[in-house]
Amino acid sequence: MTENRANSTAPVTAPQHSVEGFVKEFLRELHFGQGVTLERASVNDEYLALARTVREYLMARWLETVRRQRDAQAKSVAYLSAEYLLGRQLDNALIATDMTEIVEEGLASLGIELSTLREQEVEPGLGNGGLGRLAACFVDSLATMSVPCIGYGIRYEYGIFRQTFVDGFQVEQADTWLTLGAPWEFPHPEAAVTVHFGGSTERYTDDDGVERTRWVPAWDVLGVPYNYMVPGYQNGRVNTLRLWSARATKAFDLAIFNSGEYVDAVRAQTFAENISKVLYPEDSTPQGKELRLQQQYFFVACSIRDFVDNVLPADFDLHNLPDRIIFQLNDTHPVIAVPELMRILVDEKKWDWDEAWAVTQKCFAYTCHTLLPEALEVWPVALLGKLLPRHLEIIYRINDDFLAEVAQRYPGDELRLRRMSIIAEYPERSVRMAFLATVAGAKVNGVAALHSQLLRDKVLPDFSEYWPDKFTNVTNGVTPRRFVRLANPALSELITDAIGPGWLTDLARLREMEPLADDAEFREKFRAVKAHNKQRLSALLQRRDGITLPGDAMLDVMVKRLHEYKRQTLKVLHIVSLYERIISGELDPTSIPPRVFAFGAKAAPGYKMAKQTIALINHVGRVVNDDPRVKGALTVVFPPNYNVTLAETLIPAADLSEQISLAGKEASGTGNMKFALNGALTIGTDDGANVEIRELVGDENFFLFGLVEPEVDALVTAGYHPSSYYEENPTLRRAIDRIASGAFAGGDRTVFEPIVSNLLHEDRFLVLADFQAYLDAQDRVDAAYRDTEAWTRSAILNVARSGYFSSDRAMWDYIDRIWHSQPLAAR
Ligand code: CBF
Repeated sequence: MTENRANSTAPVTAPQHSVEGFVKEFLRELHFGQGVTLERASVNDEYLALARTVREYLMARWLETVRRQRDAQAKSVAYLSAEYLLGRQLDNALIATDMTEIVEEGLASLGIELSTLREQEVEPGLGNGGLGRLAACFVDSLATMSVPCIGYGIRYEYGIFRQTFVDGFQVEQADTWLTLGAPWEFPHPEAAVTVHFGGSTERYTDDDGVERTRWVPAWDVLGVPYNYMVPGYQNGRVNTLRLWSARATKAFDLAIFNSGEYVDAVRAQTFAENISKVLYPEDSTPQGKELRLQQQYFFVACSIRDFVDNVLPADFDLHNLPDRIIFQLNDTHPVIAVPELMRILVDEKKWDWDEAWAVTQKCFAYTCHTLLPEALEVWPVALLGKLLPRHLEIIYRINDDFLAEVAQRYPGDELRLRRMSIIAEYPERSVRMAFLATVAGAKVNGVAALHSQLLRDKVLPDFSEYWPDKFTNVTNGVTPRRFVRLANPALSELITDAIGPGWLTDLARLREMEPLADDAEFREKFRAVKAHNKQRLSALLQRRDGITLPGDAMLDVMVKRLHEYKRQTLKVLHIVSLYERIISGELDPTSIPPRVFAFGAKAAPGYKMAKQTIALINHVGRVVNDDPRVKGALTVVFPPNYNVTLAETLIPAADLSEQISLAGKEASGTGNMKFALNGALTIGTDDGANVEIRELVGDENFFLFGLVEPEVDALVTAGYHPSSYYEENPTLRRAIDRIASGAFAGGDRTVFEPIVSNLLHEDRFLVLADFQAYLDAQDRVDAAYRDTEAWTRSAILNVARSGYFSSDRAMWDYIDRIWHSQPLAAR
């Protein structure tokens, strides 16, 4: 950069913060950006022009934030996450800039409705569920707290699939989220980074006579950064999310072009671009595919290179790296970053091994998000060695050094060495990525109190004994900007009227609402908000899916990925049992409050049992909804393609939140927090963050049921026989028999036979063991719901006592316990 350029940094200013200023800018974007006049503009033209106008209001803040972070030389958080489930951007940008009213008025003056343009936005579904959404909440909070952070990830061309139902069965369609334009991204092909793969390693003697190793890769790809703004809430800050897209390198192309093989060259490009083509649509199950490992290495290699070469000053001494960065590993997906940093320091910078290891160990921290052993990633050494031969050697060396230390502390304890080895020998020689992350990370955390305890005691017990201080907990959180302010404007207004402004960035202040739970007038207003949100949901479902919701019913919601451990089957058994008891005359439908059972869930495309369960819910729904004997009492709805956008309307309308995983299986859950914050009462097991929700909102405002984790353990150890529950409980037997009879499949007994057999003979997640306790808890729900005033009181207390679940608080905990970074000073 020349002196002149450096000295002439003209300040970038935002357009005028007024209706006129906005309209002028919007029309300019429409004309010069989209190339259309207002008369001829399509809704998409208008949406794109609006998005670009709004981002202009953020631009000065963004450039200024980047400049100030560079100048301050502050420690940054590099959040490494293979997933970001962002949700729509427009509204979030509008509230961040406090522009909603101006834009509404400005557009109205041109005859355009903001709500129409809002609907035009396709949300970037670059994540599967909780983990990706958590990453999005965290970057939002860090921006709002003025903490320097870069979120690094992958710009998948196709995000999580679009779910449709054909005859009640899930059918996946490609998520073409980029087709109509992507106004929120800033591509920088000129800043592309080269990433190598394959080949072999060789030994050589460097100029100083030192024996060294170098990687001789076989092929490479380019990583093109796409920047996204992450606006802080009304604080003048905008952080950066940098997602990488894969392209073929010139060298790759040219070699093939020169050989005259045009078609091969094009194929080579496709091969390279495949790396960022599609998000793996799995959740809580590892994929173990070569392309997945390519994705993981691709994005972390780009990100480390970017941070070292572009974010840090050119003359930066990497020995001080831990003062400037902490790479937070969001689950095991980015863990290959550890040997990558070692490779850079040892092979490229020519440091001693010990020197490099000392720095590396201070630069990483690892968050584990699971308790399912099968969800902990392992990579076969054959695959890792083929794709990243140098990294495998580095992992072996890390392991050798580590095991030598362990052997010193526990002489002769061969079994312990085998248990703790980063390399597993059975059933296949492979690298245990969670172990690598634990050995390398300065800290390891779980995502809820119970999860962190089980992580220490059950998942990584040898490691927590070895390094007790390395392990900590940070309970998850969710951003109140999106999940209260945007999702629930009516409740937000009520809260602001009650306790004044400021709570959106200091959510603990919701406590000030507690006394209002005893105020009849406030309760009335609170109910009006819920009723309004139900109408809003009803209108949306009608428009979106042609689903009609009955007028006045309890809204009982279970939305989350479809997985056996989350136990959607338990919910289905509850519905079938109610249905069966009503039609057999045992239960008077007018004796229970009318209920709408709402589901939202995507199943991994290869997960047969999960897909069957979706079909079962839909088939039960069809029969129940068509049966006049239960009309008005029971309604089942299952809108397809549950995503962040639908969640924002569904959650605020809910009365009851279903969090019914088997105790000890759900790491945390974050939907549970969103529901409580929006005034739904939880029916839940003692699992994940439910435990903390219950502690905070109070036992009397939470419907607890089911086995606790030690009981689950004891039952499984003693030998669990699900069929005995079937035999001993007539209500359960009748519900299962009804499914088995083909009553929900037009008389065909084979359709849901796998679910029935699985429940009776395996039932890995103890659905039958918890069935009766669940039904009893549902009876308590019915009784509580009948007392409208008491229910509303509990709902208000749920909101008032859930401020702890802000992702801002989670970020402060990460800062205190793990990162030790600082927010940027106000000016
Ligand atoms: O920590 C965020 C969430 O991550 C998961 O979704 C995951 O993918 N491992 C867990 O299943 C959730 O419990 C957790 O809340």
